[in-house]
Amino acid sequence: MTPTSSAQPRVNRLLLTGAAGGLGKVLRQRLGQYADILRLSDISQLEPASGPHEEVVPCDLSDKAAVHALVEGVDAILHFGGVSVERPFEEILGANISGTFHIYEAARRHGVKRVVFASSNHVIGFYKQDQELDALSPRRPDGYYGLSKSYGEDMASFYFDRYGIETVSIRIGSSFPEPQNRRMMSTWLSFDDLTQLLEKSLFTANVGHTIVYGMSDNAKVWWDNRYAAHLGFHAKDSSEVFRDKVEAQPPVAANDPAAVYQGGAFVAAGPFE
Ligand code: NAI
Ligand code: 15L
Repeated sequence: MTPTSSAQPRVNRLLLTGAAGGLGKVLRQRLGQYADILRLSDISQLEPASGPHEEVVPCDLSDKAAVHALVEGVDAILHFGGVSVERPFEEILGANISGTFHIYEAARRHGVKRVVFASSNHVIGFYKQDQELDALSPRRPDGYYGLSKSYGEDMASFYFDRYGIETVSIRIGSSFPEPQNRRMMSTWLSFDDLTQLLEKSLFTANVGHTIVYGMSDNAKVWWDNRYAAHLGFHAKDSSEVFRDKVEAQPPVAANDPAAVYQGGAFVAAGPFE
């Protein structure tokens, strides 16, 4: 980390995996303030580097040697790449489970000391929407995808305890331009609030392995971030401004998973064969 005259902390080279994805494209526009060089990676096609402040490095996260090369020379990693919805286990295995192992092994071997892991609310998706959780609540993954994020959090915990690599695991709720349904009135995370949370996750000292729920300052939430208070994250946006639009949608049956479980429809995905 190098201080600048504007007092905005920066790293020299910051790696973003999943850079071709929905959040990756948004973050590509926003992370320049935190790094001299942004290294952008994905298995899918990326726009070419727009200048010397960007490096584009295609990589399949399931390829250990390729990930090792990808991580060389970076100072911190925002790990957003992988399968982002419920899919058959075999699809998730390579990208998410092996992929996250490859990221941590490469971090260890190259001496990278800070990772921000895009975890998900689906590690606790089988809790009901009337239950309040914190970071110490036992996990209840709602599918293979949620299980892969749960494994990623355990990987983060192990690599801190064993090798001192610090991670903030952000259990992202629903990060889209707007909440898309009633459930997302509770889970929505605005792009501005996500960006603030990434800044805190990158530059707060001594985070060890911190788990934080990624949500905006929504009126009704299910998650308590008391164990992540040291990050100093204070969401500024609220889903409330979209309430009329969301409530104009047809009502959801009271027994629909979307209205019952924190993970919504993910709990009912599968079986796949
Ligand atoms: P996305 O699906 O749009 O982006 C994920 C990216 O990962 C894609 O560009 C895809 O090509 C890439 N990818 C998939 N397999 C790969 C592989 N084997 N090697 C390299 N890259 C691979 O998802 P989105 O919405 O941008 O989410 C980004 C991250 O945040 C994901 O890890 C997701 O699980 C997590 N997240 C997102 C939430 C949201 O509301 N958008 C909520 C919770 C978690
Ligand atoms: C996730 O983990 C997914 O990546 C995202 O596409 C949304 O479905 C989000 O959770 C959600 O729960 O709304």
